[in-house]
Amino acid sequence: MSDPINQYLDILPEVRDALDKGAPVVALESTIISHGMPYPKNAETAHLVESAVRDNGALPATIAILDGRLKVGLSAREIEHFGRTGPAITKASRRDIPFVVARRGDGATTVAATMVVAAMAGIRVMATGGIGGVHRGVEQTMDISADLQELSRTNMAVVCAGIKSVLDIGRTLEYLETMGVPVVGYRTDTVPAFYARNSGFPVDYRVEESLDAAQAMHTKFALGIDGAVLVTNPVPQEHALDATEIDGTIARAIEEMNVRGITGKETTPFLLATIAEKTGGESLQANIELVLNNARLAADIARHYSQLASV
Ligand code: PSU
Ligand code: MN
Repeated sequence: MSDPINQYLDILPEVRDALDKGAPVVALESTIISHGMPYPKNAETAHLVESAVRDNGALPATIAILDGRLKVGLSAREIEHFGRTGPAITKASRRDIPFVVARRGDGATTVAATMVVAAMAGIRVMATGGIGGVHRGVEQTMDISADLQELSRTNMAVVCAGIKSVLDIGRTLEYLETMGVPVVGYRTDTVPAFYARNSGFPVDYRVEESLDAAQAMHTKFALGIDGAVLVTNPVPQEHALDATEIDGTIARAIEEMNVRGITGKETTPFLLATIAEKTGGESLQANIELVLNNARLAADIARHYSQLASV
């Protein structure tokens, strides 16, 4: 009998080959392509991120839903499609997956949905820019990203550049603690704040080497403690933005969002675009650089993890 999940999955042959051999694979999300950056930078970045993973000894698998198929690994042409079509593609989180599949539609997968699909394929490491979290004003809106729930249940190392200050960083960390998700700092004592290197909030555990992160995740899974390890990796110094300045810009973008009445899943894409506009593209460049940096670290972790898992 065929695997009931696999009948929905299309795994790129080279990725399947790597997974069969226990070789390192890094999953990449596609919401960042369709909703996180403007065309053509989004598609260009997606290719650069894939190359960064390859150059560091792992295979990239960009994840998306295409014509109702769960894609693990996209061709260059398919990446171009997600970049060019942009926000017209459904932003798909966990709740959306069955509907996009049943309607044979296209979906750009968030961190949560990427984790769901990557786990189906047996991938244990993913890289992204920033995760979703608890939004500022949560007392009124209850807006908490499904990414946080997913981190609590799906076994994976998720490498990100910390938590963007469009979110309520303190509450996001409290939520992660409650859900049992360890927040690891790669060569940092404080949780990075995406564009800025330091949010002022301490990480749970600092690691110096990618091997240390791989060992922690390997031990977690071996113990049967489900859920992700969140590895936070500060944006490279030379591309970091000034924390105070970017916080001011973010505050103005949030005001504009509230005036326009933008809510729900539209908030993050709106804020990213507005911030990029207000910083004259500087934030977009920082965003690109931090994603590349995360892809390299994720590949390193995946390499170490595949060795640990093979013994
Ligand atoms: N943060 C970014 N860029 C992004 C996102 C977050 O800097 O593109 C995307 C990710 O795909 C993340 C999603 O998983 O937004 C979270 O959306 P929501 O808050 O609607 O769950
Ligand atoms: Mn939300």
